[in-house]
Amino acid sequence: MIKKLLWVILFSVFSVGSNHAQVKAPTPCGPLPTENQYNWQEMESYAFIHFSLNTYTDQSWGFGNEDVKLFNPKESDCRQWARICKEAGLKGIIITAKHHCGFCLWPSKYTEYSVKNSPWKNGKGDMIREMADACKEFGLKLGIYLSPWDRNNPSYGKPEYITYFRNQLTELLTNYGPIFEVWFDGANGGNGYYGGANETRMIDRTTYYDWKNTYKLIHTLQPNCVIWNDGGDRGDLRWVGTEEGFVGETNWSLLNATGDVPWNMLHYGVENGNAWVPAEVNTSIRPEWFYHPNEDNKVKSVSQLMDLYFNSIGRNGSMLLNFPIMPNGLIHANDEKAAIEFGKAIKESFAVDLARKSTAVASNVRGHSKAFDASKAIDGNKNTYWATDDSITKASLTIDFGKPTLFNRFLVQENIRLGQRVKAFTVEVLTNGAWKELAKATTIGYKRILRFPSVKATKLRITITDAKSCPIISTIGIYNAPVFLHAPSITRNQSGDVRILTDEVGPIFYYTIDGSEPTPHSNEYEAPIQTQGKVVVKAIAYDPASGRSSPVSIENFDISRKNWKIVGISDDRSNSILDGNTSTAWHQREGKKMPIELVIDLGSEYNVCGFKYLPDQNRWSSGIITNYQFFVSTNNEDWKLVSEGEFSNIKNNPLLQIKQFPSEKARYIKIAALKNTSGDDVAGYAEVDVITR
Ligand code: FUL
Repeated sequence: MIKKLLWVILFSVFSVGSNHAQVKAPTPCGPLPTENQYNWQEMESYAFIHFSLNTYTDQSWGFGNEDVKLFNPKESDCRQWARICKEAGLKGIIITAKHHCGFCLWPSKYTEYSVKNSPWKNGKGDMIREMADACKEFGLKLGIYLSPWDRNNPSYGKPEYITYFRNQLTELLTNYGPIFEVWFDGANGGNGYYGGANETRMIDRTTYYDWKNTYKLIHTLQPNCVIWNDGGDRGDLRWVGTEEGFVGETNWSLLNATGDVPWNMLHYGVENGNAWVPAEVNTSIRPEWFYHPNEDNKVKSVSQLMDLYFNSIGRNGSMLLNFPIMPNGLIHANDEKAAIEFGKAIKESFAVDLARKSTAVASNVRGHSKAFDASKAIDGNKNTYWATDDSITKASLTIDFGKPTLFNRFLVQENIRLGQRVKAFTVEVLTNGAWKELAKATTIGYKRILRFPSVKATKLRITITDAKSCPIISTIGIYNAPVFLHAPSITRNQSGDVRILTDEVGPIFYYTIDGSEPTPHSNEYEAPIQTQGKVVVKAIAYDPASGRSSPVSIENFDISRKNWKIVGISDDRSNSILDGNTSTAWHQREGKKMPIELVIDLGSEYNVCGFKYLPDQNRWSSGIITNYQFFVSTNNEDWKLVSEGEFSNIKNNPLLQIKQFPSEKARYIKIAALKNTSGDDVAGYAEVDVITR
């Protein structure tokens, strides 16, 4: 009996030893995140709040001379902001304590240009205090945006200003509890009020602020805080070179510790950089950072916000989503609705991890040890991982679902505590007995998520095709996210190619061109459909996972635009008016005064009975025509006015405008723009088309 027991003890010591103790974890590869950077990365998403005097002047940047008396948010409620952020799934809030105009949302001892001289709460209010309290109540972390550039302060540009700046930073980092991030805006120097000097003050942003000593101050006052700084002295986090809400698909969390940081380094990181500086993707829920009433219906849709999610967090970045505050001190209902639906959509997308219910095997397991085998990538524990032997930089892991399983999202994480390693990988699926490549991608980092149309497969294989050192994969997640079933858009370019798409990755499109209703038994859209002349295209987006279809989209294409010519314009870009692409636009601006005319030769004579005008759809759209006249001619000389009037509500809702009139023979059409939304001499067009009989 004793002998038997001894054998059992010996055997278990041996097997534990071979699986764990004897196989060492991989050693770190390259620069590593600090504890603060790691904790920040795990937050994944947090909010920006933009609120200042700009809110009351409808400006993006204040000059520094705006009256403090304007600041009076009668219904201000930081608890509303915190509640919305919490419901949207965000983990913290960074508030603009001071924007470029110099106005302070807290009663700073060092300036009169603050809430203490505003009518808000009779000068007794402190918005940073209220924000800090609300964050605490809702379990959110607090961050501070403090603009280094101060267009109000008389000493800006002089050495004294640095003391002022640090004094303010000290107030903010001392009096409001733990701060998770400080944000130093990159816009620095230029014209301003500067205490009445009204001049331009330029600074050398690499030396003026003496960041090294400011960083020391931050580290002393808030040892757990990360620093965002743009270029210049490296902070802990980097900008991604755009405020549009995406980082490069290839995204290394590395930069060089010194030297310039050009756009491509901001956007993609530096593969062999010697400093860990991960990417933060900052963007606003509306086009602008501050509140502007004319953007109330330009709030990002849930699918645009999902794109943001996948293009930031899904590409090894964090997501910093801005909410502008209205003059009354609240977040607008449209922004609230979008944010909360967005939070719900994320939750639903990642609710069930299909990988957790599967089994996994790998082509190589570090020292054949159970501690590093494939199951560690699908165990839902981010601290365990699959790793290969040191010499292996190409390896695959296969997940077996046991039965045909439908999915459309693939998530993968490296254990970045040991460095970012993977340079490239592929994802394949086994469907009907054959392997098929689903995606080819580059870096992974903290988190990478790939989207693809729903696929039914029994197995999935990820192959790391290149890595700096042995791959260390802590998590693999596979999801069948609900897809948004918006009616798809149907466009036709000048050559007659019809395209069907939505802003969602996942649905399959079915269409008809014979007038019948599209169903999942109609033609599947795989590539542009060539058509000429009049045709009705109907299409649906279909989600095979749920068996649901979108509403039907119908597009009545009229005569072919193949032989159309814009008359008297030499600018080739003017063809974007006819390219069927609603996001390209062309503007007539130079040297023209309203009315501005656009003449198009239709190539042959037709019975024209209407026209369509789509204004510029872009973020900074201009030349949106409000009042027009429409003429037809058979010879480009004798014109007949057939329609005139206004495009009502086009400012708030720049949709396709359709005007109809009794049919007239025409080879030439002329649109005269009489007035636009901004009262200047620009006429812009995304698309122009006609209706014929
Ligand atoms: C920019 C600023 O100039 C904007 O006003 C805004 O604060 C944004 C977050 O950063 O650089």
